[in-house]
Amino acid sequence: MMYHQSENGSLTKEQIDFYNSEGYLVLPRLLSHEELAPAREAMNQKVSEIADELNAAGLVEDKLEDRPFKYRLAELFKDLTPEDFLKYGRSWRDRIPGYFHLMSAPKILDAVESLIGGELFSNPVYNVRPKIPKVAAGAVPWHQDKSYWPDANSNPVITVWIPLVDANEVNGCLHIKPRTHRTRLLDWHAEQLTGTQYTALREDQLGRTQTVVLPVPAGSAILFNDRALHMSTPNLSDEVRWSVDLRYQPTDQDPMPGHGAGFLARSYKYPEKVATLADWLAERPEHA
Ligand SMILES: O=C(O)CCC(=O)C(=O)O
Repeated sequence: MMYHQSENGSLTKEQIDFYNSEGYLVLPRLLSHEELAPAREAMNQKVSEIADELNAAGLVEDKLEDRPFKYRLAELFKDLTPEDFLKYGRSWRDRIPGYFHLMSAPKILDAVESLIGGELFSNPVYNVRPKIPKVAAGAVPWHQDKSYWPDANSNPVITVWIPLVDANEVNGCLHIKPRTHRTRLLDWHAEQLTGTQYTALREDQLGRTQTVVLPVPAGSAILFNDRALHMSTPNLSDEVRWSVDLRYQPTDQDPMPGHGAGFLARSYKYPEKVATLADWLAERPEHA
């Protein structure tokens, strides 16, 4: 299927061609430390809430308020069990303003616009991933994102995966199978080992395509669509591999309300309808 590609987008023809042929694209250091600050703040806020709860429950004595972003959450759970951690979910989807600022970041929208045009809906499925050491459920098995919304009539859904710390092979970066983005939706099963119910593919479904390992510095973006086979390895470091995965699609596709409220992120046709922070906090997909 061909989509209208916008002249306003930020990607070069070579980048667009690479994305279309390989099924993914890496934009190294797309966002600066400062541009990530609102999202980092949102994560810090959540970590502080968790520290308060752990402390109130008598599970930790020290809330580690002065420990750096990269380490604090990992150290809070250092002497606790994976179950203690997973009570908070393997990924988070809170409505904290910093996440809206990130999802609306012009640099992200410009890149996505290059691929699918400038009428952009931010899909309701976005995840903040606090992948901490030791917790096996942090590793994500091979899958296609589409397996999480098999019935949605929404195509393409583009994932924009952004780490907030350098992601590497030790802390569990993303791995992808290039040129799998045109694959049909494969049968999947629910992963049983870690109790996460992640959707997973069997070894024999992965084909012969060589895996590409994608270590990237903080603030980089990795774009791929919801058919591309990808996974991430366990975190063997002592830090938190913080990342977000955001998703975008053209506005004329199924907004997938069963997954939550997405929002109109950019529109040249109806700029007055683009959702504001207040709209997003109130779960209104458009500005009334
Ligand atoms: O962040 C990860 O480790 C995995 C991300 C992923 O599978 C996704 O964004 O669909």
